[in-house]
Amino acid sequence: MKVSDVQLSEVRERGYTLVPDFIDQQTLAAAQEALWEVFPRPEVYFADPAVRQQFSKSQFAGLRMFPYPVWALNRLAVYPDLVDAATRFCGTGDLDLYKVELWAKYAGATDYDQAHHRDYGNHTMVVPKVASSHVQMTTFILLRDVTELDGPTKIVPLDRSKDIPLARRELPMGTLFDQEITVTGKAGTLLIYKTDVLHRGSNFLGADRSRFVMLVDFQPRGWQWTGKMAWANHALSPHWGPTMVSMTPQERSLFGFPAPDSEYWDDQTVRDVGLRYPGMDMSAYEANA
Ligand SMILES: O=C(O)CCC(=O)C(=O)O
Repeated sequence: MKVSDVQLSEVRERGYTLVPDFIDQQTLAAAQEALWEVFPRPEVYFADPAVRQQFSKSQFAGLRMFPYPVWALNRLAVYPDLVDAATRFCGTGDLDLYKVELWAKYAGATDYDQAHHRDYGNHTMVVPKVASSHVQMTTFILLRDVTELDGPTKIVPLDRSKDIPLARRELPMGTLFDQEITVTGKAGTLLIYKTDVLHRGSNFLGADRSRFVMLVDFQPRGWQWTGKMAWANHALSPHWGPTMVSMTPQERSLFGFPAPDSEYWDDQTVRDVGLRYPGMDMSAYEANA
């Protein structure tokens, strides 16, 4: 589903928006099934103490970086309506898809309660520039239903935190708990928020519950003091090649892969990149070599 202009205005003004039914049913169902290639199904997790151990080390132990073994998951990062929203929100088609993570949480694995924080701490070396259109768009795609019981994200609308200076990256635990909104929704819901918005992860309120989300973040390409990961550093992952081969040239370029009109392409690079990525259709690059 296309994110509306009203919803994007909400992100600018209130700091976040929720888009129910964002992912179409077929894509969602395939991604949900593919989750079990990466994470234990909840019933397996809760039945086996040995499986449980790996998720108890910290609240971040259930984070898995892109790319994944299944296209049904990888394709969510470049879901056309998501790229469209980022293009409109960031005000440019020259986008940098600067982070993709899958995150599984299981009730009781660890303490998931967080203090309110602003994500810019590890998305930029400096602080968000209020008067700039170079805005980072951060998102959570809910891959299973998230209720009040399922460790939902809690978020503080911008108008309720306007007296807290931007430089305060984290607040003492509990400070604005009475001002926060709980982000619940059906599977397929998209949460869009900005890196200056106070929010936090929270604990499960029921036993045998779990939460599965994908985090996908975009920014205009170009500011070297913002970002999160160097994709070239992930290019030796066994899943990187098949993922790049499955993408269109435009989708690849979101990761920094040279666009068809880049001066990088000549006869040699078209030939050798084609050898590095067997099965990749090189015709768009060839045309400009
Ligand atoms: O998992 C969540 O709902 C939020 C987590 C979060 O904000 C963080 O770890 O920075």
